Amino acid sequence: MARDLLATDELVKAVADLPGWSVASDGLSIERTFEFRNFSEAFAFMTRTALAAEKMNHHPDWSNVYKTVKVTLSTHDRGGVTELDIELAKRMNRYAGVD
Ligand code: H2B
Repeated sequence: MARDLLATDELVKAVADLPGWSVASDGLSIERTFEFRNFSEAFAFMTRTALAAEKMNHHPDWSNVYKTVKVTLSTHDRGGVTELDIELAKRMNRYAGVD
């Protein structure tokens, strides 16, 4: 089910299909830094992501400085990465215009 932790091989495979994303050094989350042209584009991306996250009831850990958005995704309830994180990462790539 969506909230089952991914096994290491599943995680490695899933991230290989996610341009720009990598597995954190502890293996418990995935991460990516998005770079936009300006603050307005960064914030538009965050707004779209926030609406999707609310619908999914699955939320990013992130920070924003000017046009840079740093994102870490994990399923807190499970203490690691599940399909929900992979799905949210895919959507974020789509919203950022990278696929
Ligand atoms: N987001 C993330 N990233 N991980 C979670 O485990 C999580 C969440 N749990 N959003 C949800 C909300 C949970 O707290 C509520 C009660 O369903």
